[in-house]
Amino acid sequence: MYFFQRSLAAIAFSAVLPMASAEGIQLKPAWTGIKVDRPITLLSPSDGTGRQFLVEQRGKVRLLPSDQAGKETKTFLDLSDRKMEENQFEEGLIGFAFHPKYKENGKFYVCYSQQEPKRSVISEFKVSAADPDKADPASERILLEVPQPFWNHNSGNMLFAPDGLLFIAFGDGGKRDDPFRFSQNRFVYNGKIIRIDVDTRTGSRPYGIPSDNPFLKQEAVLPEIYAYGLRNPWGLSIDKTTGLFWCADVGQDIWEEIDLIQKGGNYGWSWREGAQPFVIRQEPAPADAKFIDPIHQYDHSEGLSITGGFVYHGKALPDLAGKYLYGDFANGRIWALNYDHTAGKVVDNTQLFQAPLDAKGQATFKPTAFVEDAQGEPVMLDWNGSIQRLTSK
Ligand SMILES: [Ca+2]
Repeated sequence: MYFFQRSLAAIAFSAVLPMASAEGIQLKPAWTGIKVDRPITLLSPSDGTGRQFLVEQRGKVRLLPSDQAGKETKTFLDLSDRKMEENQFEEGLIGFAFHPKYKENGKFYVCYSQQEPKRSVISEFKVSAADPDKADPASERILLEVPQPFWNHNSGNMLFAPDGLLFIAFGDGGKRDDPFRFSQNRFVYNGKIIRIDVDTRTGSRPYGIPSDNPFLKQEAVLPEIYAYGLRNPWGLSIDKTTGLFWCADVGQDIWEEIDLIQKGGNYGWSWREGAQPFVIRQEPAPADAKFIDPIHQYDHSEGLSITGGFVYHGKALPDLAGKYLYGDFANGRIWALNYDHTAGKVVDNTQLFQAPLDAKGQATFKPTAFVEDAQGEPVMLDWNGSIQRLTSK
């Protein structure tokens, strides 16, 4: 998520009007009775309760009303007093994941920003023993703190894999041009996707290192690293049908990209932007470097900041079955990417939606996340302050 250097703070209800597309896909507002502030993700624990939680960047996790016209939310967790932000853009509560066995252990994981020194904090919390709709703020167990040189490109997206291991993505740390060359440096967490085991311990670490992590035998490489060479990974998902690990990586000058993450893979930044040499790097990349190209990229005539999504397997939109839904934060476009994983190639990429502009020329829909609801139907979070569903006319 690359936020522009202009005011994005206005929280408006302007985006709750239905917005149609020429292709028969439209956005339909959901939970219209509540005010939404900088939504980051929406998710449910796998505990059978059907409860849906909204994570907001300024530090609140809210339990949404089960009635979508409802006006009341409950605050599950509130970290908003922790001085997360230096500015109004990319810092805050950025990652959230329920433990796969939340029903039994009540554990969940967050990534949030802290200042002095500037860093990303990965912590475990537990639900309150007395109230299933409240977290216990005193239960925090810090797992990892990652220094962040700048306020942008921290990422912090988190995702449990089906095998119960936790992926956490970190951006290159900003500011632009990867000034410290962090993304290719495997002795820092920035510009990486790491994989840890929250249920075990390795040595003095408060978490375990999976025994098949890719770089365990290499010296001067952090054992948590799963993949590297990323700039600002935004939107992780694992397709339950194919097992493919999807990740959008926000570009800088020219290219926005979609990657399929492989164990040990090097995704090129900042030697490359997309599948091209990154123009700012004059020196040649190491001769033995093996970069994994994106499966899809688009240039800045199409959009400026990719927001990753997921492969659709719901029922309401059969034309989109098996396609990867994603969008662009800057202009509110939504696409469906048809990737043939057996052939290993993109079949087509269809634009589904283009957000209208407001009077100031800003997109009326700025997606920060594409997530699946309990039925596998798409829910999109809008930076302008709304929750939207994708529906056919
Ligand atoms: Ca790349």
